[in-house]
Amino acid sequence: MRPWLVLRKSQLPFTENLIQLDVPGYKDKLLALSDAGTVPVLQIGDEMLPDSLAISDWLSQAVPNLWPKNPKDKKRAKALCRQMQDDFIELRNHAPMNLRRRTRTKMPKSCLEDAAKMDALFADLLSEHDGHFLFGDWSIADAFATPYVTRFASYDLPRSNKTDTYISELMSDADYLDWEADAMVEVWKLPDTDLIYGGRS
Ligand SMILES: N[C@@H](CCC(=O)N[C@@H](CS)C(=O)NCC(=O)O)C(=O)O
Repeated sequence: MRPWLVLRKSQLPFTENLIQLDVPGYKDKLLALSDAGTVPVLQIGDEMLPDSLAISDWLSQAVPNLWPKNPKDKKRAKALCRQMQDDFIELRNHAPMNLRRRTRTKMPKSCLEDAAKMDALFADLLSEHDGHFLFGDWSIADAFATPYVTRFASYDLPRSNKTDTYISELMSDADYLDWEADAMVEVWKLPDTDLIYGGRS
């Protein structure tokens, strides 16, 4: 989702090749694309570029304004993206991303602590900048925040008013809505996390 959103914002033409994970033979398909053996991978001519942040950064060199213009903010945005990729493990583990899910399950303390940390981070950045996004105008940092934002919505995680408005902003973005529409009609089921709208498990 992250580099896909950045690709959409770049307005560069691209085509998608979806590889289903966790089915027999999937790893061989991934390893045939890149040594990383993971998705996403961006094919640029003959070159295969894995990793969401590397792909996003490559796009930022092809198209202006995908990172914040202010150099200090650009550095902070990059560090934040890395943190969002590597950190918040309890939130990621206990609140797996599933756009079809809406629940009010009681979440473990460690997960709520991660969510509170993320909420504070978002709220501070949103207070600091004019505009609707973490660094004012939309940037790669907002693409990286989107998978977390959907978790706040899916698991009804507590958040400040600032973060709540930000969630509404990202989840009403036209590109995000295209991705979400695809998720809604996806035929694969995720029995552990597929509780569609309104559940209170
Ligand atoms: N840091 C990498 C993580 C890539 C990653 O772990 N991708 C997962 C899917 S979200 C994957 O390819 N899993 C397949 C596997 O590990 O076998 C990125 O963001 O691109």
